[in-house]
Amino acid sequence: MNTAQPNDVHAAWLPPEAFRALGSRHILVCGEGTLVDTVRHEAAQACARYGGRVDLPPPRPVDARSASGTSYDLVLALIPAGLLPITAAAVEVGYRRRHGPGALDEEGFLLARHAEGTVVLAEAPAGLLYGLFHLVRLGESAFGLTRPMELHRPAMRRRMLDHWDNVDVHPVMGQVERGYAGGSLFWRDGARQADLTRVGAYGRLLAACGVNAVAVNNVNVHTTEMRLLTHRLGDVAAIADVLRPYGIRVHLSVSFAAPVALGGLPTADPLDGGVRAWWADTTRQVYERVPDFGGYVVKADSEGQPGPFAYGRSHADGANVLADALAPFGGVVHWRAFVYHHRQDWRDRSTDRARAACDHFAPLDGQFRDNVILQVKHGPMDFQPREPISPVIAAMPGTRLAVEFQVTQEYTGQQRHVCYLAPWWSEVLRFTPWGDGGPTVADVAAGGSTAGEAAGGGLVAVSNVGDDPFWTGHPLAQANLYAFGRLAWDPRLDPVAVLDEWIQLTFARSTPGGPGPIRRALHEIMDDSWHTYERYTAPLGVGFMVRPGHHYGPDVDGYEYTPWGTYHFADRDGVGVDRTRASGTGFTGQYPPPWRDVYESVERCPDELLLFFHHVPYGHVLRSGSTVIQHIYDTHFAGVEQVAAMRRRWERLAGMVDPGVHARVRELLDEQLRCAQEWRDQINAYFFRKSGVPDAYGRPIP
Ligand code: GCW
Repeated sequence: MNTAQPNDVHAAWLPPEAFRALGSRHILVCGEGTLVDTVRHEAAQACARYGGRVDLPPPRPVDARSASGTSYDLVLALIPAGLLPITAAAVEVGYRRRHGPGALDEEGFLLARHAEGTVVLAEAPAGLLYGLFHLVRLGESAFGLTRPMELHRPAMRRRMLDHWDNVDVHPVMGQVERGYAGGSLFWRDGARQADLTRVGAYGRLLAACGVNAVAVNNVNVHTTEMRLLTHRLGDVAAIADVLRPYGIRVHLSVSFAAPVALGGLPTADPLDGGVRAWWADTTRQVYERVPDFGGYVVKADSEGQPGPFAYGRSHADGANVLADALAPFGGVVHWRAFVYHHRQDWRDRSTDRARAACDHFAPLDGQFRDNVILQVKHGPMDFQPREPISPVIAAMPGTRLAVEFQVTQEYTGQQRHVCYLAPWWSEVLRFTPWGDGGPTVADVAAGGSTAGEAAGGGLVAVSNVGDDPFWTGHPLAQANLYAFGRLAWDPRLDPVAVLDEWIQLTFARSTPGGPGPIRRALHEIMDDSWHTYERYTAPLGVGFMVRPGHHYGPDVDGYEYTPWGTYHFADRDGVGVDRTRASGTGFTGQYPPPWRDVYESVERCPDELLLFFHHVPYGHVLRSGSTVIQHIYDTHFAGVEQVAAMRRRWERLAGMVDPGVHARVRELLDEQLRCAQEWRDQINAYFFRKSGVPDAYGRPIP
């Protein structure tokens, strides 16, 4: 295994300096297995650089001191272990006294610090790996004063990244659909990348933030990509081999039409015996090649992908046939709920895309197999910078649900704009769909918060990584990937604290002037950058004012007369979508109380979602006290000012961060400023022309 970065690749949040504290210690690693070997290897690499030492487990019981008479600074051990130094053994005894066996589960770890040293214990190898990376995050403080025993376990068992990577370069979407970071890590021009070193480095970064599953191809499954399931399984196995040492399981996006397209069957009807047998047999062959294969991801009956509707079958019928094939091997199907009519007539005011997922799936609650995970985009539309939560999240108590985020910044600046998304995700995860005091969205995804409830499906996100030297195109977009993993591990984490961790790991330890200035600057630039982005783009939750197709930059009416179901209905009097039960599409009725009533009421609806739920006159007074039209002007002027300030702030870091990183971010901030001005001017001009209402402060509107 090679933990070295390829030379031309940025080390992201695992630069060598991040291992300094660990690498100068005397370390004992006890246990066996692939992931324990990874831990040992990581520790050895760090020690080779910083002068520490890693010992193999002793052949006989040891006391607190090693044979050489030196005590261990750090013991990392899989328990039960018979041969622990006395301090570590005491921690193990303490743990047993307080917790039953299995309390740490498959991925948890225990951290304790005594006068003699630091101890990390785990009951399964993955726990030891996560414990190691936790120590990296802690740095010197892992070896400071005594720490009480801490138990760390992930809130979500499944913490997954979906890659929308194509094997062939797609004529419209390219190598990576909605990818803004170069080519694919896995595929290039129809072939698997010959050198998988970067995939290994990626797996290591993912393990260090807590991700444990990766789907390696686009949910839009084209002809070549379909064949990964059968003819090109060797490619999938090669990727799985490289990710396995970091505890990451590989998943595949598959086409529902595969039995016809690959198997030569006359039908893909999920209730057909031949089709069931084909899926069972094909899946068995996958597990022969990749024994720890994670399972399938399916986008069916959506945006042109085939699905069970063609056979008059339900999505439960469709998902269950794949689930049955995977069940004997412990695999799961991630079945996406992103199903809507993408060829609707814009004149038809009765069809509401926001309603579609709930209308399709809620009636199927309870019909899915246990190993089906319904994967729901967090909002009812499509990863806009602001949406309410998807009502599906509250509508299917008898189904395992995964919540899907978009780390790739399709609608949030395409990795040319700084837009730290964790505050947004955190808001979603903490949202209580049944009102104050009830379970959160994170609880639903984690599952099991109420007896009898289905196990959760975890968190999934579309990755923002490609073969770009900085991984994510915009170097600061790495923070989004890092934060996704951390929030999937613990959704209660404060997103600003997570950003601080990322800054600390990525930059601060290597900064000559000490970490203070760079930390302050990056917080000033990034903490509120999502709100800044929101300010200069589509107002008050209305969404979709992007340029159709590539989705970058403003085009207020770009989608207004299209079949995509994404409209804002601005006219001379007002703007917004009436989704009320009283006079609109009735979407508000898909929420349980209290939200069905909060969103229904124009007075109670939160400002930031007002135009998602209501069509209001430009003079409507918001809860903030401003009118809608004045709010539009104010936020658009302010948003651009904030980007200009971000840019000035970054300038002052010249000489303090790596010159390559500095130059790339500077160039992108220039583009962000240009684009934000374009947004401001188009949106302001559009609404001024529609409404005829001038800006109260007389600022220039073209
Ligand atoms: O946001 C839309 C994107 C599509 C994507 C789709 C989906 C992979 O514009 O490119 O297709 O969502 O989530 O399936």
